[in-house]
Amino acid sequence: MPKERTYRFCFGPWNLSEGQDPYGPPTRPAQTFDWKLGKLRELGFEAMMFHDDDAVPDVDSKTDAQVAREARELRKKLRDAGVAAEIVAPRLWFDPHTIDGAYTNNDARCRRYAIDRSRRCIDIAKMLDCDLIVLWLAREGSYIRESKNARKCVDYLVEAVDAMLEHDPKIRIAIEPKPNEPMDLAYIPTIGHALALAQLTRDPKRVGCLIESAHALLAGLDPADEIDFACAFGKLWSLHLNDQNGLKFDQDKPFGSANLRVAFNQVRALERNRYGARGEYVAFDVHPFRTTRPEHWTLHLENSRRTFLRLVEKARTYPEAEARQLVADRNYAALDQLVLEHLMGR
Ligand code: XUL
Ligand code: MN
Repeated sequence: MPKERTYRFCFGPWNLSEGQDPYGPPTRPAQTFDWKLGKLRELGFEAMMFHDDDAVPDVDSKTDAQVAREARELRKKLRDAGVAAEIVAPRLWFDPHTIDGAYTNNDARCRRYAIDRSRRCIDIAKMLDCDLIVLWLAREGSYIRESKNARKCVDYLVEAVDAMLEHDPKIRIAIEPKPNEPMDLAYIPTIGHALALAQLTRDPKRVGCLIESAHALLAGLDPADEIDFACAFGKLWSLHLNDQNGLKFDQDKPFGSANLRVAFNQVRALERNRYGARGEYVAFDVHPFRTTRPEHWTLHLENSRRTFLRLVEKARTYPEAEARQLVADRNYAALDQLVLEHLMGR
């Protein structure tokens, strides 16, 4: 593997969040999109990810002509800044139509809303020169198992993805699985589920996935294994690196913050699969701690990238031959310690 291979980085406007949680109000004053774009450039990131309404605020209240005008204005702003739009994701969890799910809502009118909004999201993506739609299936699941027919819901999900694939022949869709939150149990909790769903669609080669470290951890999985699995299918098209301290709410901690070794193994998996070589970006779906003062607002992003790059170095200087010998001897105790010593900077 050529050592000089570099990565390109990305975050979304929501990653410069204001500190609100279910128990309290914001702790930092709101900032404009332009301020966030300025910070992204200052920090040397190459792309920004968007929800449809990050790109066109209040998208549902606007006409197609208004949406087109605002999307084109944004495209110009991004071009002037030299920043690409990596993905656009329909925000299908805020509107009253999506209270009981979007694509898997029991009510046909609500499912229609979700599909129409997804088509509009594709239109916005195209106007931003972006061909990748991310589906975080936030409310596709249930709180009460008997409230929905999980078998039917698979058909609904396939119908929705098919409608998107049909809407534009070039668009690709990356499913971002998460096992819970806001739902008790989600229908597409893992990469295996996402890739199996892809096979049922009208054009499986245009349906892939996005792995988020914290989501894999919440599913009780190792994100590095999820990365290898997705890459074995050529389906890892985007990535949300972050960290998570055990099975609780989705914490979106800085990359490596909770478990440096798990982070290291994700980087090793990315290295061995040459992630990024086909134009994929490394995104950090991380949030500032609620306690963060405005003057330290971007540190979680800077630190995540710094940790990532340090771990790339660690992956490239990993004592492969020594490790191979220990594997051959089945001396996993020594292998375990070799990894720890390497990470500690022996
Ligand atoms: C939710 C999450 C989202 C998606 C984009 O847990 O990670 O921010 O990444 O909709
Ligand atoms: Mn995410």
